[in-house]
Amino acid sequence: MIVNAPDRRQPRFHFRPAQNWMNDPNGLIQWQGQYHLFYQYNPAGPYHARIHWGHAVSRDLVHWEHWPVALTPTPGGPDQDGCWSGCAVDNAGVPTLIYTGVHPQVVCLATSADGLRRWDKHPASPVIAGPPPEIAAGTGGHFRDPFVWREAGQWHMVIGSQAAGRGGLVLHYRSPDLLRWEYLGPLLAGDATQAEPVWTAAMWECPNFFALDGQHLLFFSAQTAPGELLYPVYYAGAFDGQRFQPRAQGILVHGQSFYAPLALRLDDGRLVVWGWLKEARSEAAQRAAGWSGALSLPMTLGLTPAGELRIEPVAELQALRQAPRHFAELALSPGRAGWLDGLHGDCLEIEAVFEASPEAEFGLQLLAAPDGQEQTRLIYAGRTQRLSLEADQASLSPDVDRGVRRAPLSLAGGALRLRVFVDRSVIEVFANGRLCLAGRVYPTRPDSLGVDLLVRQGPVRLKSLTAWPLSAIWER
Ligand code: DQQ
Repeated sequence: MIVNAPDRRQPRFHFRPAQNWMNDPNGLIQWQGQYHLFYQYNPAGPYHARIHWGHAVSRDLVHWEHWPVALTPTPGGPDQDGCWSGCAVDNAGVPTLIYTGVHPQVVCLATSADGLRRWDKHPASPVIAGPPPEIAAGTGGHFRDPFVWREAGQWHMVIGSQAAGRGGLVLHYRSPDLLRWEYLGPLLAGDATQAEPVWTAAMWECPNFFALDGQHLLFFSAQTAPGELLYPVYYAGAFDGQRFQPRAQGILVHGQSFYAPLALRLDDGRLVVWGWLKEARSEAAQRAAGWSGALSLPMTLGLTPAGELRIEPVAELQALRQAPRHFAELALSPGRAGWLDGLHGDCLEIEAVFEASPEAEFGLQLLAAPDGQEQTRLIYAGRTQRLSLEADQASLSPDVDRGVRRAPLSLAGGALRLRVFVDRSVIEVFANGRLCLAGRVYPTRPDSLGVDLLVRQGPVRLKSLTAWPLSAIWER
């Protein structure tokens, strides 16, 4: 057995299995006071193969306990090559998983009779044996990630697919009993020739559909080709029970590190989403590390009356905060460093409010070595109205993606309010309650821990900054 040395890039307050591979969150459900999380998991190694459903449970959305694997591929069964993504529902008291069996891609069911610990595959699986015949040829067999909800006494399902040469598809089904499904048509069809406002590529996976703030929110993850994963795209619009009419569109979480999100409507009404945080280092580096993938922080979603996204980390994360440090009312100028009096750490939350002129360019330096040899910069540029995570100097390792990740953000004359979470190789930034930008960075030096303010062009005023070390979610 190979035992890997502890890896200082392993996140401490983001969920992940103890080792090996994870990708999409699956089957989120709140059941008798606990949140259940399932996830795409390969217990055999830190790579994507013969996917199982891992399982974990939380009482507070933040701290998790690992439970036994929920789904394992059954030799000779419709999921013999893998149990791919899906969802969970409460079917009149019977917890039921609705997931993708491969290959070919089909819809399967599993139920639990012992409080969600053991799962029995339903003998009727597959309950849908493939794409609707009338469109099957154009789908190329892409037919996965069922998402099911109850509406007007019926079950509804959306599932990801594609129309080859045209764009992605979200297909809509209805059922009286989760077993017999009627295809109603596409809920939304993409046009891969359209680049604005967001290019939606060739194939759509992991659709989610919710009523939210008087509108409906549809999101899915866009893929260019098998294995080339882009980003999660959302549409806000109106739904009459049959037809969805989108009117606003955007990227759910920016940065191309966050993919395949799944949301859960909590009993208290909040809509909370998690995504898979992909690695941004080579497959060889992932194999050497012995682990790959983490779950994002839980984030609440909302919509403005115009259909624009609202996104914030859940309040429960404040339970991780340790003794804070405060800074306030600093007039910042270019060319100076050391504004934050030696503040450092690689498991931190930083809340900062800046007031800046429209042409100012400024932000934070994170995970910085004392000589600056390694550093990651989070920069807001007023002129381009963009927030950027600059990873070009983040790591001395040749094995990592050092791209700059950007997100559009207009301050409309107001302040910039940042919530920044640094968790070793994970950075998640929330800005003005309106956007989230997530990235992965892999500093190599043990002293790449510094935090500072950074001004390229002023004038800029730091109104306030509070930084908390955050505790690990496993230390309880
Ligand atoms: N991951 C799953 C698929 C899904 C993709 C396979 C998205 O079901 O479409 O692990 O990351």
